[in-house]
Amino acid sequence: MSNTRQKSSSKPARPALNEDTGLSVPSAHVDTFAREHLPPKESWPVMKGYSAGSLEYPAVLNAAVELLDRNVESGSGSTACVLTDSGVWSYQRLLEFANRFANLLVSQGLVPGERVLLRDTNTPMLAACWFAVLKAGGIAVTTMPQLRTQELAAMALKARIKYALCAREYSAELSKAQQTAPVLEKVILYDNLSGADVPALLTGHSAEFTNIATLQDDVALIAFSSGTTGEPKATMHFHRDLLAVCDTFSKHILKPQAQDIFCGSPPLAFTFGLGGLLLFPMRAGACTLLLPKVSAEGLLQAIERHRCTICFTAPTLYRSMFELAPRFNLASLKKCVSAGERLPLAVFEAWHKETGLRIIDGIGSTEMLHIFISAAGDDIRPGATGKPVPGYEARVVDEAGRPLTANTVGRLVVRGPTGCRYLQAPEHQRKYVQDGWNMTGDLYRMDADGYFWYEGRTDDLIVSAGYKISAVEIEAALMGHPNVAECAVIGVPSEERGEIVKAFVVLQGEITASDQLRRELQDYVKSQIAPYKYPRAIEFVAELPHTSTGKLQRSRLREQERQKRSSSA
Ligand code: 3UK
Repeated sequence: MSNTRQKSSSKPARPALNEDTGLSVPSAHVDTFAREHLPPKESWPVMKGYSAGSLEYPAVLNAAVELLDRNVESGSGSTACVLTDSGVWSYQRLLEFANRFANLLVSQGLVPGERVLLRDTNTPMLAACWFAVLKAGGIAVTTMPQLRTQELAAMALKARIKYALCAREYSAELSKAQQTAPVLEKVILYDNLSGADVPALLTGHSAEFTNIATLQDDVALIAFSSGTTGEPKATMHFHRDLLAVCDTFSKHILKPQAQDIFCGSPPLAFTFGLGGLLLFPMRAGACTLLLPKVSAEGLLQAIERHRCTICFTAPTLYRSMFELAPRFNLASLKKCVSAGERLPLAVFEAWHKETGLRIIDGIGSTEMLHIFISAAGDDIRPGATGKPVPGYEARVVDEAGRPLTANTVGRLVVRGPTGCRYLQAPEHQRKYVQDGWNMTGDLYRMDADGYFWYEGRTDDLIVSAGYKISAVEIEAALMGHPNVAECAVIGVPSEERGEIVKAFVVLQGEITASDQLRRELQDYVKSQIAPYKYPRAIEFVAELPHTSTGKLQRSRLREQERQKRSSSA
């Protein structure tokens, strides 16, 4: 294990004890913001591995070291680690870049425990930056390149982020965010290069780095999850959590080998993508194809060209891929994972018919870090999500938390080695964690054989093409347009995307509805928040349903839509 690097810093190191192991090893974090803003221990979920073999990790643990340095130490330095359409990065090259970035961050003043915002599409440079942050004892906050100024500023403020590493092409929105979030002092821009050279930004920084000896329960990552309230919630995960997801879902369900070549679409900013396209391949000493932009055709081409063996994506993409699949040679493909939203039985069957492969469905969440219910191979029951992944326990319960009998629909709750810890959000924490169980917000039923079947959400969250979209956030964005007097947003079923965002809009007095105005409102939302959130459907209405106390009734709009569908069916 690497040594703790002694850093001189004006801030005094405040050692914190390792609460879970009880060992009196001091935390490596000099900046204690994350540790101090963990929820109080009594509001954490129960965290332990249920029947998954050993999930015990040493007290001193740096996930980056385990996933990256270990592979080089054990002789895999020259093995391919990251593939792109323009070249191959070996484990050694990724390590050297990560070390240079880590030295760069330290030279800019980063101390262990500080947060670093990352902004890029899936590229080897982003992977190197992510490892650099963890190696330097920092906390990685990876963000999606589609996010706009106000979303980035909200994150920087919430997680008190001073540093950013950003691909130059995505810098405009981030620079603007610095104005609303002055806490974001140091934005470092890098170029994604295609050649084999080391960019000028990094040449002055050594390819060797003395890793910070973080504790297994030092925060390694902050991931934002969109809730139903419109305000982003930040979940915190420890170094050990990053390994625990590899040693549960990946080890027991996916079972990758060093020869595997992973590929897929989810961004590394989404923990589905982080696990599937970075942590799992590297824990197995395998190789991952990172594609900056992914379409159905692009992914199929990539699978054929790079002979990928494992694919991670959301149901929407499997749906568009199976129609194009006959034009490609997909013989290399061995395993396909789907998550983010319900996998329709029709998509499962069509993919099976086309490729001979049974898609491994799995439900995961940002709060739980990765997948906790799933099944693979012969264990798959088509249409069901699966059974609790070894290490996790799941139940379907009633409002009072009592387990329900087989085939009764209720709330899905789960516990295991990973779980929900919101940053500075005691209200949300109390709602999400009850009696030590994580309340996922999903409606499920369990059949007599213990398989879990998805039945919908318990709240207003819209799930579209795997993206989670808050109705309140879209309403707030629309209200910013001068012609909008009032609005309400719901999700309506869509064959293609699971659900789409639909907005009901009441216009200001003199304004008349038109297709042109509809497009204008859509473009307006896209300019304010991440474009994928825009309302694909807009209906102009004279008024909206309210309760007697003036509360907007989205449920009545949903009901109206249901009736419209059934009368037109
Ligand atoms: C829904 C599913 C039915 C469900 C995620 C894998 O999606 C992920 O995280 P999010 O925080 O959303 C969580 C919510 O998404 N969902 C996810 N998977 C399924 N619904 N079937 C599924 N297979 O409502 C859940 O509560 O965005 C998925 C790994 C990591 C993740 N973060």
